[in-house]
Amino acid sequence: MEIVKLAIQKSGRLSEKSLQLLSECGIGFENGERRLVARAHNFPVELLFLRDDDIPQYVSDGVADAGIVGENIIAEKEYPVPVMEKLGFARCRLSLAVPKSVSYSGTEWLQGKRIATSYPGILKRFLTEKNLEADIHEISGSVEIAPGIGLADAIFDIVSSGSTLISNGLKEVETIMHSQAVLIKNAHLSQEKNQILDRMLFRIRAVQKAKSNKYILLNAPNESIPEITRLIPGMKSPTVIPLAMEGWSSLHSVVNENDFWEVIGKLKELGAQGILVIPIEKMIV
Ligand code: PRT
Ligand code: ZN
Repeated sequence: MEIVKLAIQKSGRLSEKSLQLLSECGIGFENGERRLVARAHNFPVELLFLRDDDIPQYVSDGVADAGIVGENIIAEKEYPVPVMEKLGFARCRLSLAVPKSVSYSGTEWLQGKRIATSYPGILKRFLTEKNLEADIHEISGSVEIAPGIGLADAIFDIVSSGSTLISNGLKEVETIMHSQAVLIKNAHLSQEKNQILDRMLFRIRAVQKAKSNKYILLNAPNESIPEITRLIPGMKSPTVIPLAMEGWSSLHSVVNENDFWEVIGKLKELGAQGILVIPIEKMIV
């Protein structure tokens, strides 16, 4: 039986969440200090712990069969690795920032400027698309200090809360791409390895779906049932159970996190009472 080699970040912003996702998928690894490789005891997968920058290369070369990495790393060198699923964590954006004293007029301001970045590939493509030429200084870390020490006029870097920019006297002026962690795979896997990855993906989707939905229970007057059913149809239709009190029922359904507060407001208008909202652990539709 084949084993899928899955590359994840050894230590950094992706590591914990990657391991947590696997554990929520019921894929268990022995605890203990992180070695180079770890074999799951209940699923045909083996983890390779790598630097995030190396993951797309290892996957496209077939040293690893699949990997979890930020979209920014894949985009930088345009690795030919199919993305199986967006994983919803390590969200960030790649933006251009300039000293806050600059009166930035638009992308034409960048013409002929010196821009410091760890992502020269993505920046170059953006500039070419806008018909601009700039002097790109590739540096591997602490990009945000470059304008302050006179090394650059602008920077192009990862931003998440924006506080690093602010504390370095910079302001964000253009967002070039958004990024999040994704599951990638090698494009030429055996059928067996693809099947293993599909089984893993099935579990990942069940976990993701559960996170974005809540189980909801409420009591409502019987005349509101048709409208409440339209509001919270759930996976097929709500469960309706008569209460011991004449004219009332209990409804059970599933509601999406994004619509949640709006739905609650409408439910109350329809006379719903005793609303209980419960997290869902796994959701298979
Ligand atoms: O050692 P290794 O090479 O594996 O790790 P690394 O140091 O290169 O990467 P790491 O762990 O810092 O980040 C891994 C991935 O997390 C990145 O490739 C992104 O996909 C994603 N990610 C999400 C981030 C951030 N958010 C983030 N905020 N990566 C870096 N940052 C840095 C950013 O460079 C800047 O210095 O955080 C600072 C900005 O944060 P805010 O919140 O102040 O805006
Ligand atoms: Zn890195």
